[in-house]
Amino acid sequence: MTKEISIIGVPMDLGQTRRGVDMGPSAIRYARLSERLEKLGYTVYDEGDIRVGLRERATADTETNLKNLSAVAEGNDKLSQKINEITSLGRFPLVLGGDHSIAIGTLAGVAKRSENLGVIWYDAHGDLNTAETSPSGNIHGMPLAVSLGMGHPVLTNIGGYTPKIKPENIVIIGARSLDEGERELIKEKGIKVYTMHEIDRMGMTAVMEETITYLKERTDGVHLSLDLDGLDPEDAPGVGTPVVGGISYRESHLAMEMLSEANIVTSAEFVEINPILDEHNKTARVAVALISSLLGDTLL
Ligand code: 4U7
Ligand code: MN
Ligand code: MN
Ligand code: MN
Repeated sequence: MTKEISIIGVPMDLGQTRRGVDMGPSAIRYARLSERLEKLGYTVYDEGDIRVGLRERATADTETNLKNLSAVAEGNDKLSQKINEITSLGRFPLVLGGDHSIAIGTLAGVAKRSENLGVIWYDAHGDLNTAETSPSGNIHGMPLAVSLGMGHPVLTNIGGYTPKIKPENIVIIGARSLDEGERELIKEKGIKVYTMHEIDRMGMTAVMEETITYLKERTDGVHLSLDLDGLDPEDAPGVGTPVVGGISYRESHLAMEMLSEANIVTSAEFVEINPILDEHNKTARVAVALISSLLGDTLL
């Protein structure tokens, strides 16, 4: 893996309704992310934050039930361009959220350079809703569907091409809250999912072994999209949509170490950290520990 990392903050909170998730990038930086990565021998470029429109000025799309559609699309368009700059320099893009709608822009950027991008979606949710299936109208519940080419064209066409990824190149890990439409889509598209049930039964070691073998076989790079609500709320309380019965900190840590050993991850994002809902920045510190493990720290 390249020894150059670019950190991009995306203070996006328009993909959902709770305030505070826009402060996620600050909280992660405050937890000493750059210092940790420099200690691991990386050259770290902090690119600062992508400019995101203000909630006060954002308006609902009247034709669909998509909340803040144009402002979410605008932020993601900027993000995808920034990612393009970074990958063209050969650096590893590390994106800090912000709500999970920013995966639309990250994937638009990273998938451009990859014929067969793999995606690990580490999340309590599937994020596979469209305007038609979404119970909330919140775009943070839609980025995986959008990246598959499903959803509002303003979102699917970000980066100027669609789709970004193939269903058979996706592995969802940690799912325990899937809406009806999402379940149908998973079945229809044959998306690989390790729910909490499978993690309990097989153990995280076997889940990651299978995931790594599966993705190594068929992809030319892997994007890790880690929603902190994939973890149990005990370990990661600072998230907007917590779901009980999640992946533990130790299991997550092991998953990151196994990915580091396999050396398959080519970009990553850590999203949905909401410092207002957090306990003394615990969730941001967990994110920094997981990022360190993913990038080769073997001491934790
Ligand atoms: B997250 C939800 F209905 N599925 O679409 C929806 F349960 O990025 C939640 O994973 C989405 O945190 C959660 O609103 C999005 C809901
Ligand atoms: Mn989630
Ligand atoms: Mn998510
Ligand atoms: Mn360890």
